[in-house]
Amino acid sequence: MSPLRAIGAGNQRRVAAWAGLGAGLLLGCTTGIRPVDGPSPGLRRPELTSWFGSTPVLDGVIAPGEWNDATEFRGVRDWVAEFSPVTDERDLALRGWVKHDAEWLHFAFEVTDNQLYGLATERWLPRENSRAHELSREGFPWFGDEIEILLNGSHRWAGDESAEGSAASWQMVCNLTKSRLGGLGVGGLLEGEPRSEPAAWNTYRDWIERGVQRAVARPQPDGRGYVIEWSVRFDPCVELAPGRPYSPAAGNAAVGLNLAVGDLDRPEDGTGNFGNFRHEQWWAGAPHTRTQKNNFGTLRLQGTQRKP
Ligand SMILES: [Ca+2]
Ligand SMILES: [Ca+2]
Repeated sequence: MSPLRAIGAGNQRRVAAWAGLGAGLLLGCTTGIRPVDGPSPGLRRPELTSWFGSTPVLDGVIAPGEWNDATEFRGVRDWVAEFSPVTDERDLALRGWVKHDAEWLHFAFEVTDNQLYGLATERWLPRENSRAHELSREGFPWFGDEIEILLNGSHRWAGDESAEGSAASWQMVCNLTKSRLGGLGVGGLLEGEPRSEPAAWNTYRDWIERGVQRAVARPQPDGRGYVIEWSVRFDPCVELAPGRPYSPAAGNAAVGLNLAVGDLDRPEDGTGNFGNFRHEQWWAGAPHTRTQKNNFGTLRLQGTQRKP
């Protein structure tokens, strides 16, 4: 299916989502019961602010001054643990940055990870999927040391649905040791979720091949971590409403955002976890529900304002 068709399907679903939201709120008001589709209390719901700034060089190197005009954030010990909690910052930690220019949203991630999967370890496979490294819908794009970005342009939801894989909402992966453009052994972007949906998969693949999302992943020279720099073009990847991509010139906006850091070490380091993952830490949400739009945090896009 063409990306255009995929976006169209997403829009239809969003109209249904709006109707659902209205029904849920009405139910809540008339019965005094919290709408079942609202966010649960106790969710981690953080916010980040993106200021207008300079365009970074996507080379996997945090150059001096390159991200000074960005918002810096840290993790991941206090993030949401899907698997084993992080107790030691030498095991897994993150320094991140976000900013935008006139056309692109930019992220950088400097990850501390004591064992780089596929580099310091064998490229072992999970018992759940012997085809995990196929660059197809059968593979596991997130299997490895990786970062995921999830974005919901409208920051609205109907129930507990996850991203649909269109310009309205998406979940993409940057893996340290494999990518759509470079293949197995070269880090970069891969089609994320829902990869079971051909339309989502095709949209993601198209975005990567057209370069409207770009990322560079680079292991640190000392092997104790890696850097990912990742840029997302507002048009077509950040739609506030159907057919209306965000533009800094048009002012401020708030979009839904979640971020994940996946950490794979040796199989024995993740005993008992799915895929023997050691960690999967999430910026927002709660365990098991963190991919749902109602679990996302908020990214405030500050138009053409620079960081004060
Ligand atoms: Ca750079
Ligand atoms: Ca690792």
